[in-house]
Amino acid sequence: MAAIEKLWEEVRELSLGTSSRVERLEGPPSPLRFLRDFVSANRPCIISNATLHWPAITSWTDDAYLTRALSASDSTDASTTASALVSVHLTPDGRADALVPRPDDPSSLCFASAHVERMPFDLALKHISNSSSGSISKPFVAYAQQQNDCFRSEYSALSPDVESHIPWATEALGCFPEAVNLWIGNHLSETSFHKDHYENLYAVISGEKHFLLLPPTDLHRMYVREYPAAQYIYSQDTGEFTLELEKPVRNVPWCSVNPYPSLSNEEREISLYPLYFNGPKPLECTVKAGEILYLPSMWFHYVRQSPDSRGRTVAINYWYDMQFDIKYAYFNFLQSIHYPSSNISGSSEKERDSLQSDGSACHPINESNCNINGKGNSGEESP
Ligand SMILES: O=C(O)CCC(=O)C(=O)O
Repeated sequence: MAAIEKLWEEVRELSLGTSSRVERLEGPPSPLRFLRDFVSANRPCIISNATLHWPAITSWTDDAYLTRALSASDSTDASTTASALVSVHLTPDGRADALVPRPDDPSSLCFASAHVERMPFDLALKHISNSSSGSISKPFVAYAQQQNDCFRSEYSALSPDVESHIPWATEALGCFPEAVNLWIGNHLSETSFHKDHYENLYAVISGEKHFLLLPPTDLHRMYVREYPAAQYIYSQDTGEFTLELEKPVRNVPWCSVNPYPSLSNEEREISLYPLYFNGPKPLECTVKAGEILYLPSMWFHYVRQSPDSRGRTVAINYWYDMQFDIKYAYFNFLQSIHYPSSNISGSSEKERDSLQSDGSACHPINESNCNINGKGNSGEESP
């Protein structure tokens, strides 16, 4: 498979450069430059000083302001009003939409989704901050991250604090965002490697987000395989999680690589996924408050976060429709090529067998987009 390895090399030489850093711009680019140098080249960049003028950068550091804005009634007296309900993802360890041991056979893995609970916004904030302080009384990690355009629905009261779209990106891409999502997490929340069929403008409001990025051409290094879907169920009574496999069985194609295995697992993971661990390093970047990461469509990404002084990281992202053009067709072609399993050194027969299906590894909310050629949440038919 020297040809595929050559492809990884050429993409880096011709388009990305050999630096493991993402290019940083000192301010918003013109729409033309953004389109020419980044979108058309499918190349990420970080834009500093991009959102410092947004009221959110200062006002969202004030819990009383946030709670008042998201109160369920028009009253200005936060003490007498109920908070609006928001969706919060609960997991035992901060890893939602991640691969964990199967409940019925811990020697193999399943794809676990979080327990989603609707709760008053003020309680959500407390849970997110408390689970970040390592409190033993909170047996869960809370991450507000409903990816269904939640900012324009659950959090619409906060819309005056940010721009409804990113003007230079909107002009370059020729459309308004398809979805706008809010993410409020803590230092334990992480998002496993996956890709999305969107152009992503990811703006950090407070705290820091740490991304690992790999271009779509590195597909085989992600070992995308099918895993049975499972769901965490959290019991308020016992304070414990159970993990239930979906019935009937539904398989989800997902990236097998965990870039930060525990010490005890490291050797095994490296031998199972050598193309990732021994290949070119992913681009690594930290996005700070006031900055926007342009995360190009179909790039694989893994995300961790460092919280602000209140124990939280807040971000908002704008998903714009991608063009289903020749790049998408090339990616599908690449996906149809199997990397011979004999190159997967160190894996057992059973593991090698389970490493043979290719898939797409889109975020579940994007699933309708994974095998298609159409629009995100709009439900339009494929052309
Ligand atoms: O912030 C995160 O945890 C994940 C972000 C992400 O995956 C996305 O914007 O597509």
